[in-house]
Amino acid sequence: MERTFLMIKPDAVQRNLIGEVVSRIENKGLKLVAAKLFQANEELAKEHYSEHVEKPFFNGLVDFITSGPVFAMVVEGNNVVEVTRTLVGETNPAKAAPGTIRGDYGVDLGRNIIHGSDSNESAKREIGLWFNDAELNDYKLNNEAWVYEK
Ligand code: IDP
Repeated sequence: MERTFLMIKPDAVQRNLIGEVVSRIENKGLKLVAAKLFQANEELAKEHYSEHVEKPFFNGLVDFITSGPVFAMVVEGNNVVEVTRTLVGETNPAKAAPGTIRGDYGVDLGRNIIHGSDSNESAKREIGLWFNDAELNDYKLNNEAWVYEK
């Protein structure tokens, strides 16, 4: 089983979409390992998005992410990075397919509802930035045999 980092962004928190988004993750069959409503400071936001530091949208992105609480999560499952990236949809909500989180709830690139790690490597890095070990829950869901063949 792998883990990934998902974050419901401040736009979706303000629009009361936490429940809708978490429901999709649960309904998919994935397991929540950690979750918290949390307002990031500038340092954390800059570190999280450090790969975009040279981009023209970087400062706006950091302002947006720190503008209010986010709902940060660690989610576990087989092949969970790919599964959740598919669930999340394309970066630009205008192009994201209906049925995806961004496709169903967003319009604008700078208000795209949710973040999901794009590789196992970034997942590890991001989980370590947002959570400490004591916040990660190790437990078994008793429906696993009904979600995974193996
Ligand atoms: P991802 O979130 O789908 O992995 P990335 O390309 O890593 O997409 O971009 C990170 C975040 O930066 C996006 O989710 C979006 O919030 C923001 N972003 C990316 N490109 C732009 C842009 O051109 N204008 C404004 N915000 C952008």
